[in-house]
Amino acid sequence: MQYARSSRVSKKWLAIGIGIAALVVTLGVFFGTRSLIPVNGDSPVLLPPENIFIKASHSMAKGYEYISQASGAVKGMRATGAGGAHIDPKYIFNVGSLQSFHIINEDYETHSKHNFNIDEFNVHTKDLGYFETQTIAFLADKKGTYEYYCTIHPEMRGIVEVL
Ligand SMILES: [Cu+2]
Repeated sequence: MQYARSSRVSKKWLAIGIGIAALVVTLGVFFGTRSLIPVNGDSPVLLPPENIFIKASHSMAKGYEYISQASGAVKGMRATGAGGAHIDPKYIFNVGSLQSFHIINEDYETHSKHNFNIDEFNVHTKDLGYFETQTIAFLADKKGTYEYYCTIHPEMRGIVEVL
């Protein structure tokens, strides 16, 4: 009698446990897949994204600018513009690649808001406040030369080239 009762109780908990596990897996698949949908498409892309880190900043010498946070060589991408005159980094990607841009506002000098846009790939961040960050994935699905820019600071702009 005692045994049968505890067995029923443990079966009930087992069922609840399986239910919770199934929910967790379902949510994980849902959000995992969702995050792979680029902003210029409506179906998931099963490619490993190339991660590009860009900070929006300001310096007395160069004014407002985007600074690439890539250290060393990143496949399919080249950033120029370190030191000297104000040149925002230029990015070169292979056509068909999935790009994940991570934008962070690190404008500690003016605390201005910044955003990041590439019209042709439907890339538009919100206006990011100081130390806010946003990640946007897009598919570099057409060859050409495109401009990225900040709507708040016209001098913040550079080139994305898809080869
Ligand atoms: Cu800006």
